[in-house]
Formats: sequence, structure tokens, C-alpha cells
Amino acid sequence: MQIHDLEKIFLDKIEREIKIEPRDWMPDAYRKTLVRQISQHAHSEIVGMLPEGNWISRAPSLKRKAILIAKVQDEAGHGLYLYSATETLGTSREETINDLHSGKAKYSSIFNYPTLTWADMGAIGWLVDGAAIMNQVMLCRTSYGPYARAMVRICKEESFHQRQGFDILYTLSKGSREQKDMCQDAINRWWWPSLMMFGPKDSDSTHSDQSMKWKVKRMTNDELRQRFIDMIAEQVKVLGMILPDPNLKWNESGKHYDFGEINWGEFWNVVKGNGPCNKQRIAARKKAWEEGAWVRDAAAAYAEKRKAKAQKTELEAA
Ligand code: BYC
Repeated sequence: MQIHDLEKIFLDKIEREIKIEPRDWMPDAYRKTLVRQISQHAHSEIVGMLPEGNWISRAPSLKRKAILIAKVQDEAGHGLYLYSATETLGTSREETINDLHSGKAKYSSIFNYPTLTWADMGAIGWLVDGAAIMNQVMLCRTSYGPYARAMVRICKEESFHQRQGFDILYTLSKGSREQKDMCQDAINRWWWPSLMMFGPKDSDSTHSDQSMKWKVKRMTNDELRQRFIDMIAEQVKVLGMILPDPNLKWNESGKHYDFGEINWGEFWNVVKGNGPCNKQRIAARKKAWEEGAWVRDAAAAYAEKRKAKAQKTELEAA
């Protein structure tokens, strides 16, 4: 079959909302954009375990500790589904992880900020997971089958994450003066970085146009960001707290909240590796990878042994 026939079949599937599966023909650029996005998403989940892992030993009660451990474990699971989805595109796990360690692959800017108080666990759950869900709900309908299916499962767990974050902040917001201040301080620090999670403005987004045509993305960065702001601007009222944006205002004619200018200089600085915790995060991941080498070796040796045993049994039976 000619390449243009294959491309026609591919585009026809996209048009008719038929998922593209690993064995299907796909344009190289589509494969490349998926490897880039899915692997970066996987890295975000794995690096995202670090800021919260920082508070497991300091959670204020046994119940909060158990919940936080479960959440961080869920994130490890999300990373693994997504690394597997990347592998279906013909990229090995080692390659993907090397790209993270070498700085070639990105991960979400948000995880380069420090977690200074317990209230940050609440703000991460409510705002960071909230932003992640807003983005990931649309990704449940992405055109690549393995990514879409991973997203369905991830979204279910993320909803629980967001609720637990809100619950932490709600408790603090009803507490002592000091607890209320801690809650407001965490919201102040996490609000703007959460808005940056959606990526650059549409006019500065490199990949959006093509990704929208291929239905990899179903909504643009700005559309999702606006939806998130409209949702959070209402929820913050329940906490009796405020969002740190003097320009946040309901726009009656547009039926949305107007908001202030995002500091894009800060965003690109963090993306380029100069955020408060970039170096620390990559160093922690490299250390974990090196210290986990014996586990990977042992698992590979065990798998090899089982395979040899299965082959022997098969030969004996034949
Ligand atoms: N941070 O053309 P654009 C979670 C990069 S974790 C860093 O708009 P695209 C959780 C972008 O990669 C959930 N880099 O890109 C875990 C591109 O550079 P490259 C994380 C960013 O791909 C633990 C350039 O800027 N979610 O839930 O069309 C605890 C131009 O951007 C960022 C995902 O990963 C950023 N924020 O759109 C709690 C969702 N934004 O690649 C929670 C999957 C942009 O050309 N990803 N860049 O070098 C996506 O949906 C899309 O990739 C994005 C960006 C919307 C993020």
C-alpha cells in the first residue's frame, strides 16, 4: 500500500473517532508527539511523588499518613501505566528514563516547587490534582487507544486525590488562626504555578494546533486553564479563603472569570531547569534509579529463570 493510502486510513479513523492502536500505521510525527507527551506525563507522575513523599513521615495523624501513602502509591501506578503506554509506541523504558535523567525530556513545571508546610499537601491535592484532572478528563478521549484507556483509570484515582486535598484545606480553614494562615499561605504559593501546568498561552503553544487536528488534545491550553479557574474561583469560597489575584473577577457577559497576567518568565525559567527544586528532583530520581539497579537485575534474572523452566516443561511435554 502507498504511504498516502495509509495516511488516508489513519486520518479517516481520527475523523470517525476510531482509536489508533499500537499495530496501526501512524505518521512518524504522530508517534513522536505521543512519545513526547505520554513519557513527559509519566515523568510528571513519578517526579510528582517527591514533593508529597516529603510529608509522609510528618503527616499530622495516622489516618492522614495512610491516605497520603496511598495517594503517592497511586502516582507510582499512574507513572507505570504511562511508561507502558509509551512502550507500545516502540520506545524502551530505559530510553525514556535516560531522557528524563539527562534533562532531554520535560516533566510538569509544578513539581519544581518546594512543599514547605502540611497545608501544601492540601493545596497540591486540590489545585495540582484539580488541574491535572481538568486536563486528563479530555485525554480520556484522546485518539491513541492505550493512552486513552490509561487515562480513564487514572482519572478515577485523581478524583479521590483532589477530594482528599480539599478535605485537608477544609479542616485547616476551620481551625486555629495559625492553621487558617497556613491554609491561605499554601493557596497563595500554589495558585499561579497551578495555572502554569496547562502550558503556555495558545499563541505560544508549539504543539497545540497539530495535536488538536490529530485529536491527541481535545481542548487547548487556554480553554482548560479557563475552565479550571472558573471551577476553583467558586470552590475557594467554601474554604473562606481567597485566590491571590486582585484581577480575578466574574465576567457576566462572557460567563467566566477574568484573571490577571501569568508570569510567563517564571514559567519558562522553571521549564528550562532553573526552578527552586529542579536540580534536587533530578538528583533524587537518578539516585533512586541507581539504588534500584539490584531490584531490576533480580527481577530480570527471575523472569529469565521462569522462562527457561517453562520452555523445559514444554519440551518435556512435547
Ligand atoms: N511544564 O506546545 P505546548 C499529576 C512544554 S501529573 C513543563 O503547549 P503540549 C500529578 C511542552 O512540553 C500530570 N513543560 O505543549 C502527579 C513543550 O515542550 P516540548 C501532568 C511544559 O504538549 C503527582 C512546550 O512547553 N499532566 O497529575 O501541546 C502529584 C510547549 O508547550 C508545561 C500531564 O503531563 C509544563 N506545565 O501541551 C499530583 C498531561 N507545559 O515537549 C498530580 C499531559 C508545556 O516541545 N500533557 N510544557 O519540549 C499535556 O496535556 C500537554 O503535554 C500539556 C502541554 C498541556 C502539558
